[in-house]
Formats: sequence, C-alpha cells, structure tokens
Amino acid sequence: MNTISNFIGGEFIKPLSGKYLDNYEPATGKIYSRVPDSDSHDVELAVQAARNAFPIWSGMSVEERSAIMLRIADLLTLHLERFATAETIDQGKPLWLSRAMDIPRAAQNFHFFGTEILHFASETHATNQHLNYTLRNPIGVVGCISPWNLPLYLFTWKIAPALATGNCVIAKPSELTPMTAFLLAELCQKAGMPAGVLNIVHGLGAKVGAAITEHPDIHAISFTGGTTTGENIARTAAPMFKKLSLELGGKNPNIVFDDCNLTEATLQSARAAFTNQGEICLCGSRIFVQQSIYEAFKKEFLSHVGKFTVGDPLELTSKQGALVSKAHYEKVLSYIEMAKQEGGTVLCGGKAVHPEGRCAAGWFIEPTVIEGLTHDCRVNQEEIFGPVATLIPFENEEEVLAMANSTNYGLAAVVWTENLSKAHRVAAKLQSGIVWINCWMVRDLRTPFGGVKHSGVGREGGFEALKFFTEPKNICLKL
Ligand code: TXE
Repeated sequence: MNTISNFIGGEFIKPLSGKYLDNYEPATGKIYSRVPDSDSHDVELAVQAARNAFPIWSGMSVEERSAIMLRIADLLTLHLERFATAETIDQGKPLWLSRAMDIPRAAQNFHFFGTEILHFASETHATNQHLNYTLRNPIGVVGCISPWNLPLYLFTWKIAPALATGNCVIAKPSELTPMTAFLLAELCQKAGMPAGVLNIVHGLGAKVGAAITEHPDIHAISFTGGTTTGENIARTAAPMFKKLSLELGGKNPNIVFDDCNLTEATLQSARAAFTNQGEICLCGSRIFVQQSIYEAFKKEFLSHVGKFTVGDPLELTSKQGALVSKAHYEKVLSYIEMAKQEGGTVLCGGKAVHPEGRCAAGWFIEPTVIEGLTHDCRVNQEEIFGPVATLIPFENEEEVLAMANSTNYGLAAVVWTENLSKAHRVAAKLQSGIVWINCWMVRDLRTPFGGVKHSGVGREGGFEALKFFTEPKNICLKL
C-alpha cells in the first residue's frame, strides 16, 4: 500500500496524529493508497517552517528563484509519463488527457511564472516636486487550497505565482487526489528549493483546509473549489482581513447561433461538455441552440458524443474515464434522475457504466445529453460537474442572453457565430469572466482568469496572480 507523507520543512514526515485516510482509485472503486489525516498541529509545524524559510526565499534574487522554478518545470517534463499515470490512477481521468493536458500544463505553470517574474515591474509617478515609486513586496506565508478535478494543473497554478514572488507556501491538495502533489515535492527537493519554502499538508478540508484558513500567520488564501466551500472560507478569512482569491463553480452557457460553422460548433461543443468527464469548471454544460438549426445541431452533436467511449482510463482507447469519488458519482446520477422528474428527455447516456474486468466496480457514467427542460429548472441552474449536458432551443439574441445570464454563476461562456459584430455584442452582454468565440478552452496564461457572481472573487493568471501574491507600497520622496 502506497503511503503518502506530508512535506514540511523540506522533509517527508508522517501526520503527527499518526492517522491516515483511505485513498481510492476511481476506476476500480478500491483503496490503493493512504493519505495523512493531518490537523492543525501539522499546519502549525508547516507555518513555522515557512516562516523560517521566508527570509531566505524572499531574499533570493528573482533570477535565483526563477532558475529553481524552471528546473522544476524541466523535471516535470522529464517525468511526464510517471506523473500522468499517477494522475490518471488517482483522479480517474483518461491517460491520454493526463499526458496531453494536466502534466504539461503543470510544467507550463512553473515555466510561465518562473519567467514572468523576471518581467514584473512596478510604477513610478513623478511631479516636479516629488517622486513616487511603488514597491511590490511578497506577502510572507500564504495558503493555497486546490481541488480534485485538475489536481496538479490547479495545484501548480496556485503555488507557482506565490513562489515566484518570494512567498512561502502552505499548500493543501484535495484529499481525493493527493498523489501528484506528493510526487512533486521530491522534484522540488531535486531542483534545490530551500527547505520550508513549499510545505504540503494533506488531509480533510474541514480540518486542514480550515486550519490553514484560520491560521493568524497565513495572510492570503488562494482557493479553487465549490462555491459553498468558498463561502465558508470567506466567512473565516474576512474578519481576519486576509487577501482572498476564490475560483469557484460554474454553469457555463454554450450559445450556438444559426450562422455558425456547424461542423466546428458540434465537434467543439462535445469536447466542451465531456472533457475530463465534465469535471472542469469551464465546461459548457448548458447548450443553447438557435431554433432554426436545432435539429441539425442535435443530430451532429449526438454523433460526436457517441464517440466519447467510456472505459478503463489507463486504456488509450478510452475517451472518458471514471468520476472522482463514489459520492460525486452518486451526486451526478441523482441529477440525471432529477432531470427526468423535471420533464427532460434523455437523448443519450443517462446510466452508470460497468466496464469488464478490473474496472467493473469503478465509478463510470455515460456521457448524457438531455433536452426538453426549462432554462430555470434545477438541472439548468445548479452545477452538476459531471458528464451531463442539456440542449435548450432559443429564437433570438435577447432571449438567449436572458437565459444564459439567469444562473447565480458567471465563470465562462462560449459563442458560435460567423457574424463578428454579433459575437462582440453578445460577449459584452454575457455575465462571465471568460468568453470564448468560435473556440473553447484556449488558454493564454497572461490573461485574467476567474468569474463573477457566485463563480468567485478576484482573478488568477498573468500579472494578476503576481499582484495578488504581493503587497504594493507607495513611497513618496521630496525632490
Ligand atoms: O470541492 P471542495 P469538492 C465544484 C463542483 C463540485 C463541488 C464540490 O461542483 O461538485 O465544487 O467539490 C478543501 N476550508 N468544484 O467537494 O469541497 C478540500 O479539501 C478549507 C468546482 O471537491 O470545495 C479541497 O482541497 N478548505 C471547482 C478543496 O477545498 C476546504 C473544482 C476543494 O474542495 C474546506 C472542484 C473548508 N471548510 C469542485 N472544505 C472548480 N471551480 O474548478 C473543503 N476544503
């Protein structure tokens, strides 16, 4: 049995309580490793290590920090296969996806912020009597709490800018997908990262995550996860005046106008709905199709969905893998039942899958498409976060904008039209932090990333992330 350790003060150490949680392989539904059931005492140990390391790490030049981060990026690329296999076993996603997206993006996160920091400048504001200049200093010890859907991808998306700006980090990956963060720690050691700069404390959100949020010496929290959890974190952090970055859930509209490139729109809409088993906050799960092309779109879209073969995620023939946990699997199945109660018609999928062999007891669900629901029913208002998409017809721009903007969420949106003035007009009116026009999941890491309404507070990415993890100080000098 593979036993994971915490990584504190540059060492792999057991949880002080000696307690562990079972870690399951989603594809088999079986326990395959153990993860520390840490608590506030382990977090305290990590904070002490981080505080001791801060003068060293923040005292390094940006070039020295950058060199270590670029070494980590190179090591991740060198060990891609090992990390991709570990990610697939731990999260349930297909191996082709871990290889093509998750691990390369984790390396890219280190490379991007390890180089961006070299270009992070600040401002001066001069008059004929005074010179103002702005210093951007690291905050000190910060907390990074990440989710289970893109484990290493989002773990590194948070810790890389924090580290690049000279902060020391207390990081907590999801207890459902701890493995690749555990493996990353060894690469950080190899890359020469000083002890205590990055500390990884594994365990339950309500214990370890809460302890990180509550700790008086952790002055900023960067969180990605569910909206309810984000709310809990904000309640704790707000009266402590901590900086907060919250990247939460989504219920993203995918709007298909009748003047779209239908071939592209159907193919990409299937990708947008079912990639990573639909477990991406950017997935387009509400597909609005203009009435005049509804039947044509439906026919072609369903043919693409039919190619999302569900199976053993370690098999390269599998386009879709297992859902991350039994609880999440049951939650998604309950939404499919709810859709039937709300008057929906299941056009394809709708059932659990039990592949032959080792995966017979795994947590698999067919890619599911449902039509005939109103835009304001629960299935079309609540985040399902699984392989479930709905088709909703519309007549005109005004109607579809009202329906698209009708949820509490506002993270991402997709628009399909060859009429660019319409594309710009609709994009401007969509209540979301990200809008893709005639494409999906194109990610330029320099752009601001995040949502509005219940999809979060603040932005990650590019200089936004470096600004979040630094405190600007204005100094005014009399000339
Ligand atoms: O997320 P949680 P879950 C959505 C998706 C999913 C729902 C819940 O709808 O079904 O959120 O998923 C830690 N204080 N997204 O339960 O609970 C937890 O240990 C501090 C969208 O996995 O939010 C984990 O490390 N931390 C999202 C992290 O928070 C706490 C991706 C996320 O767990 C905590 C994932 C607490 N009180 C889920 N409770 C996206 N936007 O990509 C838990 N945690």
